[in-house]
Amino acid sequence: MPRVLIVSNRLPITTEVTDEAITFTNASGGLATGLRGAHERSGGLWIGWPGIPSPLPEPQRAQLAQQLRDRGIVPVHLTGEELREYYEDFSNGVVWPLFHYLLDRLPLGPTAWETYRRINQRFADETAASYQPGDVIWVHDYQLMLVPGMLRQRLPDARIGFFLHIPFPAAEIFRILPWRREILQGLLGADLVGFHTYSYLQHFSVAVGELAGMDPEDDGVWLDERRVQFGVFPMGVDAEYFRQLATSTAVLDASAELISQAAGRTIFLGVDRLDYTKGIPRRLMAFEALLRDDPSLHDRVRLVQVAVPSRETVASYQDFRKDVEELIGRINGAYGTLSAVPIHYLYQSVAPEQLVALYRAADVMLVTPLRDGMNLVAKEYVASRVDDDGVLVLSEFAGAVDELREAVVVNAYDVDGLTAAMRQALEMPLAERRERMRAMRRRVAAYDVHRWANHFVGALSEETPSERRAMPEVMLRATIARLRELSPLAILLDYDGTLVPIARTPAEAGPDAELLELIAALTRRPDTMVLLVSGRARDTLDSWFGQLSIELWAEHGVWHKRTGPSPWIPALPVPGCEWMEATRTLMEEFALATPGAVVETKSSSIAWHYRLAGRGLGRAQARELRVALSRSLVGSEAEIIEGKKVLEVRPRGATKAAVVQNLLSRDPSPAGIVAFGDDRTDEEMFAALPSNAVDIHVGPGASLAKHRLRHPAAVRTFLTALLN
Ligand code: GDG
Repeated sequence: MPRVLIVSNRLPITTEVTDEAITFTNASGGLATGLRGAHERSGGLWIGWPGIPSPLPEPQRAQLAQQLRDRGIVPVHLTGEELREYYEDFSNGVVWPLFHYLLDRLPLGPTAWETYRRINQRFADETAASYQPGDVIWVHDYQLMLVPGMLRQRLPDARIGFFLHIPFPAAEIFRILPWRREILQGLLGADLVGFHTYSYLQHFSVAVGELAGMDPEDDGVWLDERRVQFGVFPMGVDAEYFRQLATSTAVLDASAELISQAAGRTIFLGVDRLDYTKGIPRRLMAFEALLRDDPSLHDRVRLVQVAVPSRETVASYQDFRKDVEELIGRINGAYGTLSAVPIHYLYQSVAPEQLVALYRAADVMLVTPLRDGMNLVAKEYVASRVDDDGVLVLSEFAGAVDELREAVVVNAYDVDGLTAAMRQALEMPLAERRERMRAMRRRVAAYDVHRWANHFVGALSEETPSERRAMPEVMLRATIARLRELSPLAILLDYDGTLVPIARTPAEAGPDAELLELIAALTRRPDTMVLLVSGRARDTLDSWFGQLSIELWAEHGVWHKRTGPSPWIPALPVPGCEWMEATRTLMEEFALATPGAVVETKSSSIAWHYRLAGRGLGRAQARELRVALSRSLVGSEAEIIEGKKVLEVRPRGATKAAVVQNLLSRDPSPAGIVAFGDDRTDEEMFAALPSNAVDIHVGPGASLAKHRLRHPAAVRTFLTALLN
């Protein structure tokens, strides 16, 4: 196991400083438990804020530093003001409500983005200072979304992972953030970005496509020089800990006590940080409706609501607390009796034994957040029900619902629906309760928090799967050495996506001076032929490469121009193009209905580019267009070929394979061939190559080629190495 550097806002300890001493207690939260294993077993470091505002006076500061070092902890010190701006104002004031879709909680006034950026930089600096080659870095959560990008700048080769504990919202919500691009860039500094659920991953992927102008696949995205993998890692709880605690005498006694106090009433339970995302008011209103609609229940039900104090210095949380407490007062006032009140409300945190005793005593657990990244309370309840009894009412807006399908699933915004769910829970027969709980318990036990942490660290440290693996350094060197021996040597180069990254529009992808110089240098190499084999039109290639002494092949091998001042000649008999008119009409119609799509007419083919269209629409329209085209092309001499965000109709047989055939028919034919390409059309070239040729696919995706380079920059490095 590599050494793991965990980076999170809070540390897994609580620090208390008095005049006499500094004391630490282990934090008991799920994150702390889950990661403690990885931290300790890997001999790693945990980098975070120690929980007390700096500056501490000097002797204490040194003492704190020493004690933390002994525990493998690197403190990131924050002043009270920094904490307020970075943590309260920006992280909890802006990101938290936005990512939970609660737009009315967004502040109107200025935001502390600058401080957020500055503190993220401080976390990145502290991490980079502790980093040793071979370490794996795991950054956590919404307070530190810029850290991966900042680390990447300083440590280009480090393995960096990021996990988001809260939802990633739909791209249409995320785009509200004025700093959305910076945040995406920050996250994409990681090698692996993890989420609790697949829908968060999808939202992120759409945001990367629509707002960062990239072209992600479902499970990741290729940047110019590397791949960022996206993954789903639903966080679990320490199921064994809860199982054991749930069977301890202390808990059994405490839970028996709770049950006897309830005197036969059905116990409903809510346990949440007092946060407006947790859906407490609607839950209370639904409970109120339950009592109002059925007076016979007044003496038969009790709701225990534990509300753990949270973010008490943030103004919206203070107001929220007032609202909740008023509501509880109203309900208790209306439905209480001289001997009992329907809602037992605790504004305090409770000890773990008390918490598990509550879980064991509760007949119905109400987990009804408006949005929740995962919600561990739901899983803890399940893990604690070793008796396989109890009903979980679970919001469909909690990430946990993906795994806990057997819960009574509710729309937490729908108060009537919530009341109905409470009634369903009250009436559910024992056999059904058992069956549901057993299924959930199996899942919660199997994918616990330790598995979750190992799964993430494993995915982060694992070698990239072969499909994505680029040529290792040794193989590169050997291939280049072999090519150097072969003379004459033919170099076949595709252009877009191979020598230059794919640009937004075809016109934006012209060659830069460095590339032109590199190709010129190749032509000066003894006994070397350079063939530029592109889907581009003749005049484009002329204007870009006319001055170089290379062979040009335009429109995927339809036109050929020898080295030096020679004319373009058709390499194939150009067939009748009666299909062109109908094709153009169809493509133009579709372009009108697809904002961003454009039609490119070449001499022998027509292409429909949709790179600039909205991603979903572009793809859908391309599918439709394909169907319409195949219908219209029946019996013609043309075929449809798909490239990267382009559909092209061309004469049958006009393929890059023709270029290879032409090359092989020459006398003498070259002793060595090396061919580079990234697109579907290049596969035809690879297929036609003799077995001793070197074929190199550029970028992600499946290919016939035996070799792979990651991106155009790597192709340039390869070619430069061939020269020297
Ligand atoms: C964020 C995301 C995601 C609560 N009260 C007491 C107490 N707790 C413990 C629970 C549980 C934890 O606090 C709360 O975790 P949640 O997952 O429910 O919610 P958030 O704090 O909002 O956490 C969330 C999580 O990160 C992990 O990724 O699931 O969606 O919002 O472990 O047991 N513990 C004790 N006394 C209490 O009174 N001892």
